[in-house]
Amino acid sequence: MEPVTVIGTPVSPFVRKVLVCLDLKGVPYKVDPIVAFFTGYAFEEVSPLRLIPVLMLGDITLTDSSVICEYIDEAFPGHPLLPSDPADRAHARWLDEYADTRLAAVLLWKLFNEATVNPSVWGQKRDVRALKRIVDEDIPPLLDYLEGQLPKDDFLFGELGMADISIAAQFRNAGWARFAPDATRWPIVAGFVERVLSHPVVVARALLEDAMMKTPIADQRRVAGEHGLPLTETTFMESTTARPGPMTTRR
Ligand SMILES: N[C@@H](CCC(=O)N[C@@H](CS)C(=O)NCC(=O)O)C(=O)O
Repeated sequence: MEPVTVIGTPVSPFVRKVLVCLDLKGVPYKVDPIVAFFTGYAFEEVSPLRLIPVLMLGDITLTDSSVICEYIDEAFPGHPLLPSDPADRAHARWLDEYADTRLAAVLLWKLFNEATVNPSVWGQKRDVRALKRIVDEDIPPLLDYLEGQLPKDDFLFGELGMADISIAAQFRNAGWARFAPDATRWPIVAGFVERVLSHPVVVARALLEDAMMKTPIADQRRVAGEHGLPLTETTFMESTTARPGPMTTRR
């Protein structure tokens, strides 16, 4: 089978979602492990919003992790990424959307950005009071909602699927900002996140992701290769100076 090309660092929750879905399907891939801020104008030709991930296969170029994962589900046989019942499929898409918008707005663009991206990419001082406010005020309503949505045991629709991965992927990034849901207050959310992040296909990615988190931008491609990530021959990374894109929310 011809490998698909995935553009984007495995540290991104949206790239993680795509790579886990490809692994579940057994589809081979090559990765250009870039951070979108360090790309040039050539990247805009494949990603109009200058966002990762991008998936390329033959003359197909797709952006947006949900669009990509639904394509993977329809184009490749094997492990289903969405349930088959129409109502369940719609529900899975809603939870995926909730993760990619609302959870990401707080866990990624507020918490993870404040704790890691703002200091390392944009050279800003970490705002400890802002971090406390995010944890004390912004995150709890999200966890209250998820506590009523997620299953107590097992995954959302039987086998591990796109919606499970989308939700847990955001918590993986929150973990790098030293946040985990309090299991005494939100036992269902805490158990669910732990269950998805302990799935062998997800665990298999963890060492590489942790290594990338500790590596300066200029060395990330080399380190990804050393950790066994199959790399593309060329890269869209053009600079070590960050440049915001049209969707960049914090800088
Ligand atoms: N809804 C998009 C979100 C993708 C996204 O926000 N990716 C981030 C990386 S985690 C990015 O490329 N950010 C660059 C920027 O904000 O300019 C998806 O699901 O693929």
